[in-house]
Amino acid sequence: MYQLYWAQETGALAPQILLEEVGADYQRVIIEAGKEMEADYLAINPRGQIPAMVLPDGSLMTESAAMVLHIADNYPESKLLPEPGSTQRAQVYRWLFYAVANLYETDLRLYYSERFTTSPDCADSIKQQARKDMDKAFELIEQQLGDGPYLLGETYSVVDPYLLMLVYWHESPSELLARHAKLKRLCETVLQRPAVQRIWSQHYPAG
Ligand SMILES: N[C@@H](CCC(=O)N[C@@H](CS)C(=O)NCC(=O)O)C(=O)O
Repeated sequence: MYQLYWAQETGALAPQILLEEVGADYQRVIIEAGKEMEADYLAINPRGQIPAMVLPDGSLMTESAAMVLHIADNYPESKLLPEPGSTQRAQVYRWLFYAVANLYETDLRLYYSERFTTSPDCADSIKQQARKDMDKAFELIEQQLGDGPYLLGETYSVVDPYLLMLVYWHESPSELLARHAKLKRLCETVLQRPAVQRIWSQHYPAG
């Protein structure tokens, strides 16, 4: 069984969607707000970040993007990753790494801005820059999306729920999606998948 160290509206969302999608046997271990820096959880993830995931063999992994790749690798029949070495797989790697490096990163600057400066007065300008960088990063994704509905066209892959997760961390997902029609279609299509519908309200009870 997988154990997913979990909290609402965190990086646990994408791996959880994938665990649901492949029908894996998994359990959520809910970390209440503020408890991620307590000794029990730091013993699991010394960075005090969510998610963490214990694999069926008892080993531990962190990093949400690595988790989604690992889940896809372990359930090849679910075809959540194209063939190894294929151009399509290269595109999934490309945009998943892009999302982590450019979008997750701007979320950290936006929501944990005090960590990016030794001067508390600067926190606001760090947030402002993070918003600008996030907008630019989403614009590039929009430009890359083709006829859809997914990043790989008709083929669903691990990168799609990862992008959905990042869109919903935006300060105004509806305003973001109003500007990006292709990203909107991607999100709407991913949201309709049964695996996503089963767990969405755990993260977003208001819908
Ligand atoms: N690179 C990590 C980042 C994880 C991360 O920053 N998680 C956030 C929640 S989305 C967190 O735990 N923040 C609490 C903190 O950093 O104190 C991943 O992708 O899993």
